[in-house]
Amino acid sequence: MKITDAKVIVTCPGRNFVTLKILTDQGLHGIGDATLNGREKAVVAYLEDHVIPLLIGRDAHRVEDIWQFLYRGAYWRRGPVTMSAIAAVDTALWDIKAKAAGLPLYQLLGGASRDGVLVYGHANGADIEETVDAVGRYQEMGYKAVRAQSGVPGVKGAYGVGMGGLYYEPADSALPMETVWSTPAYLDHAPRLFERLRANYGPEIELLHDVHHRLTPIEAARLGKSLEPYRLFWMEDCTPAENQEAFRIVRQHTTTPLAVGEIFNSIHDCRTLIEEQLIDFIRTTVVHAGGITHLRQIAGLAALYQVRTGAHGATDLSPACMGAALHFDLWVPNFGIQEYMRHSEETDAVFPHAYSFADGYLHPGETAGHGVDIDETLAAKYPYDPKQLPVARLTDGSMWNW
Ligand code: CS2
Ligand code: MG
Repeated sequence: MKITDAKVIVTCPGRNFVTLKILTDQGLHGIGDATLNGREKAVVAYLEDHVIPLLIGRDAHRVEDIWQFLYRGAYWRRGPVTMSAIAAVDTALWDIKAKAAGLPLYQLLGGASRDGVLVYGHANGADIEETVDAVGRYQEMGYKAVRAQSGVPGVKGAYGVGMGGLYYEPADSALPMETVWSTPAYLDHAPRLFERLRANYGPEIELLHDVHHRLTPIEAARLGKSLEPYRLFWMEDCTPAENQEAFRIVRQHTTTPLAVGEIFNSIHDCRTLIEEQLIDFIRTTVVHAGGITHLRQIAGLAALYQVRTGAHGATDLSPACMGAALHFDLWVPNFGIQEYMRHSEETDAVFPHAYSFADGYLHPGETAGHGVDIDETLAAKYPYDPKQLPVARLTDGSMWNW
């Protein structure tokens, strides 16, 4: 089955998405997400100028060989732009292979290991009371796990507090919005939020929290310790992970489970974290970590050390990524949880999909392939709208990690 054509589709049904569509001489096509939030056009150029010309005429069934060709053959390995582009090709090819087999993708990976994919939603509010109410709304929708974030008194634009509603979207201005960060205020506030949530909702609901890289290792250790009484499912991105050894300090001090990985793009970004059992959940995604082919390697390494998966699933990962992730999640033996932030109705209409939510679980559906397609006519109605993620500064004006 020969690849005859491939094209990149950029659309903005409320937010920007980049999608690669690969076509074959057998009439089958597949799609893959290539969205890199705030840097979309870099991946578009990488795909159009450097990848698509290499794909034409290749055998679409040779998924592994094409992955190796794009990874080794580029000489310049890794990085979010390269790995998102490779992921898009890989996802589209797995889609095609599963369609050719007439099977949902999870069957090709090894079949279902569970009945459904446990997901967590995003509850956020300007203050603790608003967040408590938001968690209640997720519970009413059937969610068994909820990530909770709240505004911090005296902090302008704390991470995770959006414009409200279900569709929290951080990339909201053409030039980066400047937010202010105060670690002392946050460290004082965060345990109060979880104390309130446990008092309100009891021990059963799974609670998660995203620190979004804001703390130093010893501060992260302190936060983990102070959250122990509230039994979090995980504390996410508690400190930047370029230096994987930094997590030794956090790990020495707390039993709060640790999750990392949404900005990783290679198995080498998490090798020490996994092999030294410094984390409990690896959050790499289909789109930013080289597709199903590479994610499978990362999950295999993690399984050796009882580290479970917890794929990133924010709204800036398109439904094509979500669909592929759900097939992966249904199969992967060491599955932990899947983030599910819910896309807007406009986005759902541009990307018709087979996956569905019921009772706290998502299921990828039984459609052949990964079950997500793109309506190109509708996509064309939403032109690209440049948007960037915010930045953060400390109260004295120093640049910090957003
Ligand atoms: C996040 C995202 O979902 C998460 O856990 O950390 O909100 C993240 O900030 C965005 O995906 C950035 O593009
Ligand atoms: Mg996160």
